[in-house]
Amino acid sequence: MTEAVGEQIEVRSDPHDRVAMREEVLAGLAREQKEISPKFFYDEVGSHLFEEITRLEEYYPTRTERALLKRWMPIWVDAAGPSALVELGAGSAVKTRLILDEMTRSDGARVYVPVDVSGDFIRKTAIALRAEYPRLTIEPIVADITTPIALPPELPAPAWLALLGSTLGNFDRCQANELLRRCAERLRPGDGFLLGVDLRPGTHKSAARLEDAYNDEDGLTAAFNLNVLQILNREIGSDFDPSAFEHRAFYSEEAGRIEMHLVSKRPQRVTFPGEAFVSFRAGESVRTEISCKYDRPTIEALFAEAGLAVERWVEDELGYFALILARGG
Ligand code: SAH
Ligand code: AVI
Repeated sequence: MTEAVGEQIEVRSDPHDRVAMREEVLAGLAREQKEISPKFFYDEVGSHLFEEITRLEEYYPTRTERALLKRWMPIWVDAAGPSALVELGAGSAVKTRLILDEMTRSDGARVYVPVDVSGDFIRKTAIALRAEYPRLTIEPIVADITTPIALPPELPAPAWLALLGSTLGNFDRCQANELLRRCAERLRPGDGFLLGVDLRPGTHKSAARLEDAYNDEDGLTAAFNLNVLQILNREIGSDFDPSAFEHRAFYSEEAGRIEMHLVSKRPQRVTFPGEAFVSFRAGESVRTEISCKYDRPTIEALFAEAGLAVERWVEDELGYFALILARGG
């Protein structure tokens, strides 16, 4: 669907189509391990809660990636000279400014295309960026990045496609593969793919450190997790009682990922319009997010399957986070 809304902002799909959302949620809740997609976290409240999480002492990924961008963007942008930047899951694009600043330092920068499922939030991001970068064309797209997206035709070359913040980790191997493959297919000769990923425990990083990032003392991650139930109640008319669930997050060494769950405090039945219901046993959980952690061999294997090749790979000195520039393979 292509729909023009105010401020020259294009809506090219309807990620919050309620019928599809209800079906997707009910299908996830019918699985043996009940699941809700993490893309439903990001309404206005959820997006703001995520922004607050990024400022927590416990949540190291954002500031670590910011430091890497600050250090490497002057060099990488200078070498590659991207004229366009397409960012998947852009959110508030706070860190993106470090890329845009370098791009606009020369005269080559032309277009920034932030893509996000959180419609109102990305609209506000675009409005703020237009004021900050008046010479740049900002063309936001509200879309689910797990589906094919119609990008503006004839993006100036070279273009960079970016997926920052370790958002890749919120997709399972199959979805990640599909997403990377679609990114690779879009890359023309000279284009680049910029990826930020959170790394697995290592010499300086313990699993406990990782778990702390998802179990902050202020309870912001718990609030972010529980907010998805309010979103479902509002959007599809379910009657989840958020006070009957509690937040749980843990690192699975075997799967190499953080899992976030909402655990039912008691036996309960949640109803949905259309006479559907879902029962929960006491202690039964619904998994609301996976956050995969990576190492270089895993990324290289994913890239090889997708048709991407690592050109540059940098990490912070403690090996917490990696920033990667790739080319089509
Ligand atoms: N890139 C930012 C934000 C990361 S939070 C950063 O690095 O800080 C993840 C972002 O991806 C949110 O803004 C969320 O709305 C968006 N997002 C999550 N799942 C998505 C999906 N399936 N399609 C499009 N955007 C998605
Ligand atoms: C957006 N994404 C990469 C975050 C993560 O770390 O997986 C979302 C998040 N969930 C809890 N805290 C932050």
